[in-house]
Amino acid sequence: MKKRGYLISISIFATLLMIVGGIQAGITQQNTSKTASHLTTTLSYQFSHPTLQANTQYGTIHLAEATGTRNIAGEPILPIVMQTIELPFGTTITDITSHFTTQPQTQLSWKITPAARPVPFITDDVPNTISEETAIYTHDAYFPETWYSYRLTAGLNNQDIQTTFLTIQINPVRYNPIQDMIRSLDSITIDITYASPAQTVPSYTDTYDMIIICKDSYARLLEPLVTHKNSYGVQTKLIPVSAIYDATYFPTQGRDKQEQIKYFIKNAKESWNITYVMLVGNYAQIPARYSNLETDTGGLYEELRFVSDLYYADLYTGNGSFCNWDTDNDGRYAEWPYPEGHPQEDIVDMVPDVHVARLACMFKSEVRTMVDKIITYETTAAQSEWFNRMVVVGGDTFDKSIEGGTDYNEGEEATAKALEYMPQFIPVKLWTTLGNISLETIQTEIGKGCGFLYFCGHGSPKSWATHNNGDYKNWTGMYKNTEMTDLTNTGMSPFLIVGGCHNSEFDTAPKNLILGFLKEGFDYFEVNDTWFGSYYKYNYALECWSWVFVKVKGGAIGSTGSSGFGGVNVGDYNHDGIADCIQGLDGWFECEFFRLYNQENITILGQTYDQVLTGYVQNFPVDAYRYDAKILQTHILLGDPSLKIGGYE
Ligand SMILES: [Ca+2]
Ligand SMILES: [Ca+2]
Ligand SMILES: [Ca+2]
Ligand SMILES: [Ca+2]
Repeated sequence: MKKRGYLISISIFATLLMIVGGIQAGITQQNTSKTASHLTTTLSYQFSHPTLQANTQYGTIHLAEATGTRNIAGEPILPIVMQTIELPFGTTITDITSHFTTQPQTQLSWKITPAARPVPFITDDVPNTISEETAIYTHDAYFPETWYSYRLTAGLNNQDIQTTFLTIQINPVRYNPIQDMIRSLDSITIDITYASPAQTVPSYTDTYDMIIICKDSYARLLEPLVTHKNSYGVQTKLIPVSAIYDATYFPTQGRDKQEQIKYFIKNAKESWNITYVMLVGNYAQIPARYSNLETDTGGLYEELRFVSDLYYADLYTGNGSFCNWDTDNDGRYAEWPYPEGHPQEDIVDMVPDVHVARLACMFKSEVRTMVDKIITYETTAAQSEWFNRMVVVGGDTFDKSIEGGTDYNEGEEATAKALEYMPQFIPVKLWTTLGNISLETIQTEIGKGCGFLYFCGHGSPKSWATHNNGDYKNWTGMYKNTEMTDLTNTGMSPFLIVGGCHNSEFDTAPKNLILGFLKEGFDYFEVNDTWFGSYYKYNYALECWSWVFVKVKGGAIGSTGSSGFGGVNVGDYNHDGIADCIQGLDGWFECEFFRLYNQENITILGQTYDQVLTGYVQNFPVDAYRYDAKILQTHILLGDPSLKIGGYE
């Protein structure tokens, strides 16, 4: 990875975002009253005066009650308040009304900062990522157009109860860029009237906690795992995938194999009351769905599609209907075409309704290994010393030249935050600033066994690496797939979280080497300032980094990472003294897992992971900002969704 091309290939999208920190609840009252079949819930908020802060070129607006920021490239960054209330599954909203009072208008002496455009990698000529969206900054009107908006989603709450979520987004500060004025709320009261479905007692034909959908030839090998799961109270049923296509249990429904599998999962939830779905087979054996969410115009560094197993977990929309991820019905899923400002073409709910994870096995030998690893882990980890160690690896992910005045070591900031959530674990920090990050120390510290392992830096399907502070030309801590077979932690496998691009791109395949060459010719191997050949995207790896880590004999018990380009905030553009890399996108996602596990005590792998997703949907404007949606859709959970983290006592 010394060449320029290698450097580019594992670069991550840096999105320079501003997130207002210091999350505080607004002064909120909630009352519910009932009339006939309709219920009304009232939400009341009061707001303090926004704080104005002039910076070098622009200014920022802070609001004590903000839970985050509206943050879309080119649009002014403004505080938002997001609140979610839980309603019975299948609820529909029949009316929403509001009353509000405003504060006196405020004259600004500067423009509000537009949200930065993402940069795919760092060049010698750092692009100016700040640019004003003309349609807004030259328009004599208040932005956003309304004081609030709302969104209905459906999924499992933190008690695993199927729920309809009403997420309200309030825009307490609105901005007129021509007049240089802001209007802000003093108070707002929102009355939400809704109709809940008639409560019926579900009648299940059978009950299970988990189904395992596998390639047919893996079924026999998985039987010991089914026995083990049943013995610990996780009632499990094995479903060879042909039984779905052949309508063995339910009538076959769906336009292609993926949709048939998804309908099967829905039927299994409604008929058998399942909570977990384990997919056993690689991207072709249990076919993966591709998302068509775009974050670039095409050309050098974009990926126009990527695999997303969230497709299989997201069964319902807010009103309880099937969520098919193709609302315009053109056979292309989760479409969100570029450029910025283009709306979603498929409305995707994105909140999981079952806990899905995949064992991306390509061979029978991998199935045998995984069955053995899961049983060993769940029966021995709780009595172990090794589980109480937590190993983190990170450095300076992005050069300070794009940080706008700060010099954070982003990988260390994020892993430090994760460790903060895990105080009773013995921290093992492999950090560039400590001078102790190397192949040898990584192998040694993982080899001793640990309960959790967190790499945060740059990735590809074949490697992970980071930088020493200030040295963006050279890599450090390079860790390749080929090194994982040398790990000596057999019987002591951690759960692995990796921050970086493409580590979990589980649809890589050697045939892509030929397909890429046929498509691009010798340009396939070319890298220069205007072209980046696909050879350096490593999508021809036999298996991706995050899966190799799980499938080797020691390695990890499960992993999560990204199947596409990641997204990281750099700098501290909102001037709150907190590194933006942990206030949104990948860094928030990764750290939130540890918070939920150790602070909220959610200890079943699929549940912990899916509560990260659900929380993300409820805290960030995922339907308005494609980068937030991409964080959700690219993350892949590899492992057993019903895994008891830390094993059974
Ligand atoms: Ca579509
Ligand atoms: Ca859903
Ligand atoms: Ca940095
Ligand atoms: Ca910050």
